[in-house]
Amino acid sequence: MAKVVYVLNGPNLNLLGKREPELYGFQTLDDVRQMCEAKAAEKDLQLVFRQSNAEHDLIDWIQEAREAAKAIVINPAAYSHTSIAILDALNACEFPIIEVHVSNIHKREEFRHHSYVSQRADAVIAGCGVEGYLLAIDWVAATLGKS
Ligand code: CA2
Repeated sequence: MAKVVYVLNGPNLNLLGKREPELYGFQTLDDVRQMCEAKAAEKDLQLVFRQSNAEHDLIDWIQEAREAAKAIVINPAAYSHTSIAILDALNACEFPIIEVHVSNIHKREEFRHHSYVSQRADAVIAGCGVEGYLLAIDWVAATLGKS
C-alpha cells in the first residue's frame, strides 16, 4: 500500500500565481498540487494536499497526519515566523518533516529569517520556487525508502 504524505500550505498561498510573480512565480496552487500529485505517483506515494489561511486548520491537519501519514511537507507561509502552536503540533510527530518556502526567506526582510518550524524540520528548502515542493517529495521518498 502506498505511503501517505501530507503536503500542507499556510496562509495566502491560495494566491500563488495570481500576485507578486517576481517573488512567487506564475504557477497557481492548483498547478503545484497537480505537479506534486504527478511526482507522488512516480514515487508510489499517496498525497493529501491542503491549504488554509487558518492556523487551527493547519494544527488539526498536522494532528491528523500524526495518525495517517508517514511524512509531512509543509509550507507554513507567514506562520513559519510566528507560530509556536504549529511547532508544538509538529513536535508531536515522529516521522520526517520537510519545510518548503517558495522564496528564499534569508534574502528577504529580517523578520522572515527565523522560522519556528525549522526547529523541528528535518530538512528545509527555500528559494527554489515551486520546484521546491517536488524536491521535497523526492527527499521524502528517499528518506522513507531508507527506513
Ligand atoms: O516563500 C514562501 O513560500 C513563504 O512561505 C511565503 C509566505 C511568506 O510569508 C513567507 O515568509 C515565505 C507568503 C505566502 C503568500 O503567498 C502569496 C502569493 C502570491 C501573492 C501574495 C501572497
